[in-house]
Amino acid sequence: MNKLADLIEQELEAFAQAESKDQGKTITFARTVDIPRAVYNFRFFASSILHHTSECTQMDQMGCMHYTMRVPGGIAGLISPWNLPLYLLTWKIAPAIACGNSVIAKPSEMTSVTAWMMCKLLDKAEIPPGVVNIVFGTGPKAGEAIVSHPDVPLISFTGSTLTGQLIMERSAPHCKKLSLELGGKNPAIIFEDADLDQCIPTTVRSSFANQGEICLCTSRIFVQRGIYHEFLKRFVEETKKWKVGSPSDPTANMGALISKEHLEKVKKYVKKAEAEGARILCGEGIESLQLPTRNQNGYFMLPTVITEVKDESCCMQQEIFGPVTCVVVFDTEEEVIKRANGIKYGLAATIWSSNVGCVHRVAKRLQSGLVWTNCWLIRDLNLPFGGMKFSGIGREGAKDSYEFFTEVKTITIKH
Ligand code: TXE
Repeated sequence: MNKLADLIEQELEAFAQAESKDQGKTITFARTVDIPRAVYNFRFFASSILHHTSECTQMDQMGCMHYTMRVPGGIAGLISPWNLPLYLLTWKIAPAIACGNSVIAKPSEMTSVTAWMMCKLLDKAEIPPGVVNIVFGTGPKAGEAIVSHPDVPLISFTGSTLTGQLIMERSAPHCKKLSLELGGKNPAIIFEDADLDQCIPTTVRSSFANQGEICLCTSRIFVQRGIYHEFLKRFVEETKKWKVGSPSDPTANMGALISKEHLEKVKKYVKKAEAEGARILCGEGIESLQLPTRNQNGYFMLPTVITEVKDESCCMQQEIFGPVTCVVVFDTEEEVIKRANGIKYGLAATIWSSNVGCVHRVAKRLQSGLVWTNCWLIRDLNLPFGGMKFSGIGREGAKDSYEFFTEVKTITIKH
């Protein structure tokens, strides 16, 4: 695994170029986030697997000792989406093989290039033949074949909630073990005592990084009334500084969306919000959300800020998965917790406040698998990653992935 990490790292620039061209993300994001993280995924799990321990208990009266042993779960079916292609595929392959499983991994049909490039390095890294199998194909064909195959007892999936539900249904007849990382509609809660100099650029980044095509992106920003107008003004100013450009432009903050269909879908949400009476503060309406530069292929959109939008609006309820964020006002802690939780998803939330008591209270009550306070996207891979409610089932991380990709046995020995 360390050898494979080294080989990918040696070709980091080629991998980053391919990821950026294939997906539309900026070359800077691919160079600094996607590919380094794919490399790190292998190094991290190669190391963390060495540090797990098992339990042992003794019952003297019965003359017995009991201990647990973990064994590989079997063949793991791994299915990943198009937004962070190699990053998310390796986040599953690395723990699965570290635990001793063979894998059948399927990248998204929209973004298969870097998975193919990695395939070519497997022999060189001396990964034994048959251990890492990568299949290329669409969800309904290749994906479903993995999910419904009786010899694949584990399925780890990251993608849309709808597909996750379908996978649950298809794998039920085989009682498969499932790990599902699904969509998000993540709130940022900004209290009056927040440090706005830190909060505003970070919240712009959390809304629009990778064109808003990250399940952890912020898309509902709740701002306390006393700072609402100042926040909104500065947030829009900061958003307007973001440069949308060719994915190969190293100074661009945002590249192109994944596909024409996805761009149309995202634009439709903005149009719908406008029709419902919301105000579009940035992007100045749908007409200007076109190619920012001429003679450039790709599906570009300006980062869009929506306000005066109701909590029930589809823009506040559904995962748009694009560069669109809503800013709304709130008065009390009690109110904002209720509104932030008033949604089917529960993946990631962000709290901005300098009151540690308030942070603890709110973090405890938010229905969210991850809560960032005064920061965003900082991760310790040792700790659990995943969502509540419609955002998924199970967690990934050092211990969590180890538990998912292995089966535990309790062994009893009578002396
Ligand atoms: O997801 P799909 P898509 C969300 C986001 C986005 C939406 C659609 O809202 O707009 O999903 O993206 C495979 N059996 N996220 O269409 O369809 C598919 O081939 C087995 C959130 O890409 O769920 C791909 O490899 N597999 C997400 C993977 O599932 C099937 C990141 C994801 O595809 C299948 C990306 C089937 N029946 C999108 N159908 C996040 N939370 O990170 C499809 N697939």
